Amino acid sequence: MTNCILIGAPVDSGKARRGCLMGPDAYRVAGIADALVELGHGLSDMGNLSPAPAEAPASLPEHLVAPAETIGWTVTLADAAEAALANGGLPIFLGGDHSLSLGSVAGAARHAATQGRPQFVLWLDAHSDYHTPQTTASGNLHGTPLAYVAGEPGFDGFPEVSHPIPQEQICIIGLRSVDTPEREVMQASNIRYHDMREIDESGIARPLAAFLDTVKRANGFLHVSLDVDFLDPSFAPAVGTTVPGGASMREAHLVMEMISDSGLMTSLDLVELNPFLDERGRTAQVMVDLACSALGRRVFTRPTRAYS
Ligand code: Z70
Ligand code: MN
Ligand code: MN
Repeated sequence: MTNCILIGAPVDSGKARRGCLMGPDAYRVAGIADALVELGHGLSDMGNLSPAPAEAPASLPEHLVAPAETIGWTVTLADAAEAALANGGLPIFLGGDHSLSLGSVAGAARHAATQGRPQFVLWLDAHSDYHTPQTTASGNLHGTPLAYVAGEPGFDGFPEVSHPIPQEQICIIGLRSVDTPEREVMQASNIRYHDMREIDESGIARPLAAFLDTVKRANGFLHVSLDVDFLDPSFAPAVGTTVPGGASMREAHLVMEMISDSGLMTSLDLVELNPFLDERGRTAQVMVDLACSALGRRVFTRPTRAYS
């Protein structure tokens, strides 16, 4: 039994295209609370949070989209993550775009440090989200959270990252859209990254099993960040930037079931769902089902759902 704490994070400041602010309510309508209770978990819902008031310093590049709002969200969500974990809960961040993870991961890392344990991060995404405010061409801060939590410089005005995640403790699976500056940093780094070509050649289980084994041996905390665009848009269309060639339904459930079997997950983000772009709620439903697979539901006991 896990004490699941739903944290509504209607963050829409991480890019220009609007709609992710409706994500938390779409997950609730798709039945995330009842589904987790049905699995035997404790459940509380903090409702939807709001960003702390904040200002963006003039030293940040001018082309950034809504930096003050994202700074405010980072303050709010880092505190929420740390508090939920300190209360013995498993926070589930109902996003919101991926800029929410500047806060959720930074807060989780703070809590891990209070326990003297290392924080690991599993990033399930088509993108590496490893831009800094200086390298991003789009100005969209949802492309920056991993660089921020890894302690890369340039995030003026954002909360100081008191406990940066060491590169060796980050694993990215699903890559198929990485910008040149990100790729150069990644290739020179110790981040574990696995693109779709590697998954096609060797399967998705192998790199995941190796990473989970590392987390286990280190007695680490594990934050899982699930971006809708990790999934193939043929069955998960509700995302602003669809990238063809994503994980299949089966690969995605396998990842979540292996996470569940490991018992290692301590916090979870569900990000980038844009309900305005969904088809009869099917993407919201898929994301809820994946969260349930990560928290103990088995395929052969899953209630039959209609995805249309
Ligand atoms: C690109 C950028 C991005 C989505 C992250 C894309 C970033 N690297 N897009 N998640 N959906 O604009 O920085
Ligand atoms: Mn992302
Ligand atoms: Mn992405």
